[in-house]
Amino acid sequence: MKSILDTRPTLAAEIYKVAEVAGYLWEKGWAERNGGNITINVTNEVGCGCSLPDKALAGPFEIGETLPNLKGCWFYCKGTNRRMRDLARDPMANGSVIKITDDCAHYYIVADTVVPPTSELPSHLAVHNYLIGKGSSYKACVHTHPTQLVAMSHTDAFLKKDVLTKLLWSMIPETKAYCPRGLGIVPYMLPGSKALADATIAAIDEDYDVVLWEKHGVFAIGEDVIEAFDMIDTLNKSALIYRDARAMGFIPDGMTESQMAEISKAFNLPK
Ligand code: 2HA
Ligand code: ZN
Repeated sequence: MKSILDTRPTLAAEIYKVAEVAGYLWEKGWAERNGGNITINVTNEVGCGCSLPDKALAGPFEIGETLPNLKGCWFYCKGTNRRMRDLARDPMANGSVIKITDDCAHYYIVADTVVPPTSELPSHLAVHNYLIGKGSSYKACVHTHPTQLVAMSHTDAFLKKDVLTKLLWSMIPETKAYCPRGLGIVPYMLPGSKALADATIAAIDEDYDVVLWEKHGVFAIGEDVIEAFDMIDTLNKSALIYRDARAMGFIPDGMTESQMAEISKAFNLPK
């Protein structure tokens, strides 16, 4: 079958990055069943040249809200109920390319097959809308269920502002260097709800690239899907070090405040 990827190599490159990350999420055990979601803004990769609605496969469908910054934008989205492990093998059969209509309230499924996008589409699109509004160059949103970070969200002590950020940063220098904004916290809310989307945007706006959803998972943004994944992976590595130290029978000391300040200076970090 002819694929939109055949004639658009830069689009194909971004979508294959999503497939690569989907495979990592499955291998790490962070994507049980259809867990997690990925959306990427591929407007730049598509360019113009596809006149719509003539070439749309299906739609228009309602987003559920009006997102004024998304006029004419294109996204690749994991499909609803689709599994990361399947997307890793075949991204165009387990996700779809959509285009937002000029009224900013609907979308068409454009390619390659009619795979309805993730049930979390409104919340992911709300974040993309926010990012564009801020003039951000970030194009990727990743939601996944990293086991150890989710485990750590099951105690109040870790949910106070920046307690986990400092603890995780202090486990290994790389975590502060490569996840320099830390880990925002969003209290438990119904998955897929507008309240959860709004709270996530508020946490991103407070200056976090990765947000922990209490007793559920994380939501990360990045320039691309690899960068978003790497930040989650780095934070979860710190969680594993913490867990292993506790399992060895001691509470880890962590790097000192002055060692962490030294990292911020050496890497010219924002926090
Ligand atoms: O869509 O992980 O939280 C699958 C999810 C929703
Ligand atoms: Zn989830």
